[in-house]
Amino acid sequence: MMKRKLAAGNWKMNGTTPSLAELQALVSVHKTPSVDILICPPATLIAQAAGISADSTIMIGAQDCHAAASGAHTGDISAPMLADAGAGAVILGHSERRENHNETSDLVAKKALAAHAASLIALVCLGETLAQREGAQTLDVIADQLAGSLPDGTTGANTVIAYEPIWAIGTGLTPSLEQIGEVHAFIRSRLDDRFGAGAAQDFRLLYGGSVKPENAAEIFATSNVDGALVGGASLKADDFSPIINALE
Ligand code: G2H
Repeated sequence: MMKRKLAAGNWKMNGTTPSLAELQALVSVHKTPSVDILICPPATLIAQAAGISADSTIMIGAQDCHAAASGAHTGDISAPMLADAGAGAVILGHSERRENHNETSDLVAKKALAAHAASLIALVCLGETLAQREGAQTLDVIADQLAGSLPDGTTGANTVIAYEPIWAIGTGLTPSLEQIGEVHAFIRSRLDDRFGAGAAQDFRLLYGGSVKPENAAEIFATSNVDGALVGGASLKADDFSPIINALE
C-alpha cells in the first residue's frame, strides 16, 4: 500500500464561521500537496468546511463520534451523520475524551468500528500521563490502549494511530526525539505482532503534543513518524502551513 504522510489539525473546541478563513488559506496555498492534509474543526463547522475543501485534496474530519449509528442519544453525533456532513475521518480516544468523558479503550474500539462502517478513517489516539511516564509504565500503557482500542477489521487504510503523551499536550513540552522514536517503534512492533509485518508498515503513526513550526522537521525526521496530529498550531494557516511543508 502506498503510504502518504499525514498532517492532521485538531481544532478542538475552537472556531466559529470566521475561522474557516484559515481553512480557505490552506486550500489556496496547498493545491497539490505531496502529503495528506486533514482538518478536524468542531462538528458545527464540518459541513461548511467540507464545502470549502471540496475542490481540494484537504480532507475534513470530526473529533469524536458515538458508537451507535442512530438512536436516543441526546447531543451525540453518529459516524454516518459525520460522513453525511462531509467528514472523511474522525479522531477517537483523544486523551481529552478519555480523561474528561471517561472513555475507555473498549468504547474507543466500538467507536472505531462505527467509523469504519461509515467509511470514515479512525484516527485513534494513545498516550501516557506524566505519572505513568515517570513510573516507567509508558510502554505498558501504550500496549494496553493499542490492544483495546483497535477493533477487528482494522487496517492501515481505515485507521491512523496518533501517539500523544498527555503531559506534552498544549503544554509546550515535547518528549525527546529518542522518547518519540522508542514509542513509535514499539507501536509498530505491536501492530506487527497483531496484523503481520507487511500490514503493520501500512499504518501511519502520527506524533501529537505541542508540535509547532520550530520542532516539526526534527520530529518528522524521527524513525516511524509518519506525520503529526496538531492542536494549537493548526488553528492558524500561517502556523500549520510550515508544519505541512516540513512533512513534504
Ligand atoms: C494534542 C495536540 C492535538 P497540541 O492534543 O491533538 O494538541 O498540539 O495543542 O498539543
